[in-house]
Amino acid sequence: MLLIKLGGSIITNKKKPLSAKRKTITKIVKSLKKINEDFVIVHGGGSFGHYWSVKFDMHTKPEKYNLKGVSIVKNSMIELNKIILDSFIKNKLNPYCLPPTDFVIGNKPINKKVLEIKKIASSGLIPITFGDALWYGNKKSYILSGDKIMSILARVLKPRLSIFVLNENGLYSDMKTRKLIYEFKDEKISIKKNPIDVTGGMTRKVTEAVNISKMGLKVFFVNGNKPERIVNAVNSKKFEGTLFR
Ligand code: IP8
Repeated sequence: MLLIKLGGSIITNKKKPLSAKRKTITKIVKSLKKINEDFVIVHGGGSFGHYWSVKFDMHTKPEKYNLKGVSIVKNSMIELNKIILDSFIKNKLNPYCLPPTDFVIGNKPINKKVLEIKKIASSGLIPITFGDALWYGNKKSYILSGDKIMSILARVLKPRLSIFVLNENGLYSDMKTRKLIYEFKDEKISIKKNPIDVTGGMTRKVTEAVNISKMGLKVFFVNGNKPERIVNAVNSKKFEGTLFR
């Protein structure tokens, strides 16, 4: 089984609020059709969820956030999710919408529910979940990142490969030279923060990728603008991106 995260930067235009990159989404979905293995999709918030989270000052820490903010962030994620689901259906794939409230209570995964996702995937349906604004309890809520969901699912589902689809070739050792790190070994790196990312952007991604690789699982960062690279990595043909072992 594969776990695939479609990052917010690849599925939305982060410079323009509430704009999905529909052509890129279609290209990625078309290439996913070439994968002959069960997979689960997680997607990020990009210029939908993050745009509103910043506006309402909402973060990953459980707090009593503005209730209108909770509703609006959630609603924007449903809107983005619908665009993704529609693209899967249009391309004759069978997505199964799975909001994180289906397998997370508070900030704890429900093991039985997570295990069920494997069964859904093996039936031929494609479970699709996403980062979201979640009820935490005690009038508090929080932003659950799709990257964090990757770790939650990986721990239980033990995918053969976890793939983070990015708007970049992978992880660079240096932003000036954009020299790609082909194989990442828990190195010390400094990452510039992006103020529109309330869940921590690339720093969060690397943290979760290291976390998953420490479970003994393979993680791969790949450029979604070259979706054939996803298919090549899955078929172990060629890894053009950053591999975390
Ligand atoms: O883009 C965050 O998910 P991420 C989703 O995977 C929201 O960090 C609601 C901002």
